[in-house]
Amino acid sequence: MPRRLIELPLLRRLKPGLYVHDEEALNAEPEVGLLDQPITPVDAFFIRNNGALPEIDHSRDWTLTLDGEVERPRAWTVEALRERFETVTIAAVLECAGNGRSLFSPPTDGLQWRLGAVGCARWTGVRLKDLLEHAGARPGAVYTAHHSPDRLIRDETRPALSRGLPIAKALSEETLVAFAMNGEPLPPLHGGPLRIVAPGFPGSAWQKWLSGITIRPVEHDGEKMCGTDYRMPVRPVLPGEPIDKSLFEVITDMPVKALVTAPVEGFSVEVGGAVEIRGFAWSGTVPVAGVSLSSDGGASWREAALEPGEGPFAWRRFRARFVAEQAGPVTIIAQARDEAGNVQPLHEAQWNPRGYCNNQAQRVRGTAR
Ligand SMILES: Nc1nc2c(c(=O)[nH]1)N[C@H]1C(S)=C(S)[C@@H](COP(=O)(O)O)O[C@H]1N2
Ligand SMILES: [Mo]
Repeated sequence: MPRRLIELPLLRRLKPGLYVHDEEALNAEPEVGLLDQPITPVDAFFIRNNGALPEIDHSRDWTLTLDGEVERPRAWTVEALRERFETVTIAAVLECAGNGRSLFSPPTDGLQWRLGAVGCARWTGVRLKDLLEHAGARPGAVYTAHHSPDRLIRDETRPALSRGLPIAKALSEETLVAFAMNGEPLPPLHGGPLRIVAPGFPGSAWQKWLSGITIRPVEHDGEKMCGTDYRMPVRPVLPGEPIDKSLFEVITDMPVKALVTAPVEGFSVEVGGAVEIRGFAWSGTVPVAGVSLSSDGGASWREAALEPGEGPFAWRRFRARFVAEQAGPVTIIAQARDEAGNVQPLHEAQWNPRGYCNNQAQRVRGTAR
């Protein structure tokens, strides 16, 4: 049996509405109706693990080391981080790069996430930038490498994941080493005691159980950084086309997306009755510009009202009302766009061999009776 922090029955108690994809590594996502709040509660937040959960010795202080291309290698306990550096809180969307993978056709390998591998939480911690300044990053610093104790299930000698960030992102104001989520100590399932928060980057860049950072003079080549792992082809490729690894670049930005959280798939409405369509829109680097909604399968469109988010990295609530004018099937479609003119594809997002970054517009089907 792999080592685990938590057993399945306990997971079901902690996160009751989650659909469990993989019991061994513990990967689970909520039904989208559970995501209907601006700040996703921890009990509805998806979990994604590439390996076995690590065993954490709570009798010893957790330490974070920082070394590599720095003038002064450092080590801090969580308490020392809190004492020595400014604490900041940022609301930010965390989305797995594989969210929506099950919508690709032909299907790709990997967990068949539906639409729930995303959430928006308040993350509290210290800025990674402040730690790097304290240690004195050398001019040759190009990339961070993040280390954690979790191991692959089938090969305990290998880390489950060791990813990093381009130095510019590591030095950005919004990039944190976080110790709290929604005002509570960071739960073990979400990487407690410490994790990286890298708003706008895919979830894979948000290293959990962070125990070491090494500053590197080259792009980090740790576990799940190379080949096609968390990488997209720089030009479209066809299913079955031989894979040329040199075409693949690390995903550093998530595409614009909207999620309808109400009504949910299978809803029913009385003819003549009004329904509020609501949900959230978010993006990576480029801000969201707006959300178009259709309640007739795309025949007609209207602009949703978009509320401000809790800061630039949080998702934004959208709303619109529609009245069901005749009996029969109703299909709602939400399509977000960003300020650079990127729009969610109405039918198929660009297929890629590992099924990442699927931002195909969501359809929610119901019936008017
Ligand atoms: N140490 C470690 N960190 C990790 C992972 C992992 O397997 N091990 N998975 C990553 C991936 S792919 C995602 S999407 C997010 C998920 O974060 P969550 O489980 O808190 O939702 O954690 C990231 N950090
Ligand atoms: Mo992920």
